[in-house]
Amino acid sequence: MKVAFIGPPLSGKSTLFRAATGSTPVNHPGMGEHLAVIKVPDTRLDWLFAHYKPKKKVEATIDCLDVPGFSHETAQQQTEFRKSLPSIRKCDALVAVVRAFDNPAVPAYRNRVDARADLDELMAELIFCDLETVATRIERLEKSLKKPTKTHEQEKRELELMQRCQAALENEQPITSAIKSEEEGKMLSSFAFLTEMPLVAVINVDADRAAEQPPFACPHARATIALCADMEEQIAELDPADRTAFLADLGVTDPARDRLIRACYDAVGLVSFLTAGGDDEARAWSIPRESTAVDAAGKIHSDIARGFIRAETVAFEDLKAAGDMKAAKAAGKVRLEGKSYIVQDGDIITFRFNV
Ligand SMILES: Nc1nc2c(ncn2[C@@H]2O[C@H](COP(=O)(O)OP(=O)(O)OP(=O)(O)O)[C@@H](O)[C@H]2O)c(=O)[nH]1
Ligand SMILES: [Mg+2]
Repeated sequence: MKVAFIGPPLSGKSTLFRAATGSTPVNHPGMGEHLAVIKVPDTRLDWLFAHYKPKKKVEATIDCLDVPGFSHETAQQQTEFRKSLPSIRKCDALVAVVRAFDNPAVPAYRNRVDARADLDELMAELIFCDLETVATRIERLEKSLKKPTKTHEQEKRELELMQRCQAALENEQPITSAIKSEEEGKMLSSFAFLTEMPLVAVINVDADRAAEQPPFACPHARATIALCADMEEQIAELDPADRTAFLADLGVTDPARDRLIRACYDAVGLVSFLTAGGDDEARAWSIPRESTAVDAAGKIHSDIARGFIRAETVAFEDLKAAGDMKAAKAAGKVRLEGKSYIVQDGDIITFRFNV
């Protein structure tokens, strides 16, 4: 999964990016993008690693993209953001970071701190970018439809769909609201519309409000999270041993980074399965929800999918409750699943295959 951190200037995008990935964005002039990876913390994987003691622990990862702030204040800032659009479109989800923190040392976008208005403006910009794409496509299709081509019927259908998309966007609605079927979704997929991408809204609040519910829910987002990016960065820099005590002082059990990761998984529709038991590694893998056992096998290696025989599967909680695999088997908790089995979050799978 790949997510892009977007939002107005100085909203805390890079601070959150550093807190989540442990990497420092180096923004060279004219090259404002930075990529880094979140190793997804997973207590189930930690347990497996401690239990089987393999050589390596391999977490699932999220690729993160940090881009310059989006702004209508100066033409140059607008251009900078627009330059990043092709990279943003390649992502699976958007994390929109807006400012609600008070910090006199940091100039506020449009001279006011208003997270709701910033999100509205950002959404308007995404809609505007999609409208441009739609308008260009409509113009092309209309031109092409004047000529007798073999693809006439298909183009007519696409034009009708694009016009519906245009109407939705002009009504300030996302492209998703115009899509009526899976087939229409497929027709649009190559355009990578911004308002079709799952959105997680992050309201960057002051430290003393970080444990509270978000002040409002962004209507276009799959989830709205309140966190304090500055504090998250401090938490990320702490020794794991000190971290628990620090979090307890704040009245929370997990760093907000974990909430953000979960929200991204849910927004994109991903679940994790785990592999362990060999000497080499304990590993977490992310796959789309509703994936079958053979899809999961293919995630590891195409040979395993091709030679698939059975997926020996146990739910993590069952394995942990039983204590070890032998006891889980004795308790009848280990199932032999076929190709079409729908993999559940937290399944521990050993693939039997023959190549
Ligand atoms: N008080 C406070 N300050 C913050 C918080 N998050 C970020 N800041 C400060 O705000 C300033 C801007 O933060 P960045 O993370 O660089 O913001 P950005 O969104 O990446 O900015 P651009 O890339 O320039 O658009 C820095 O001085 C941060 O220390 C926060 O939660 N609380
Ligand atoms: Mg930045």
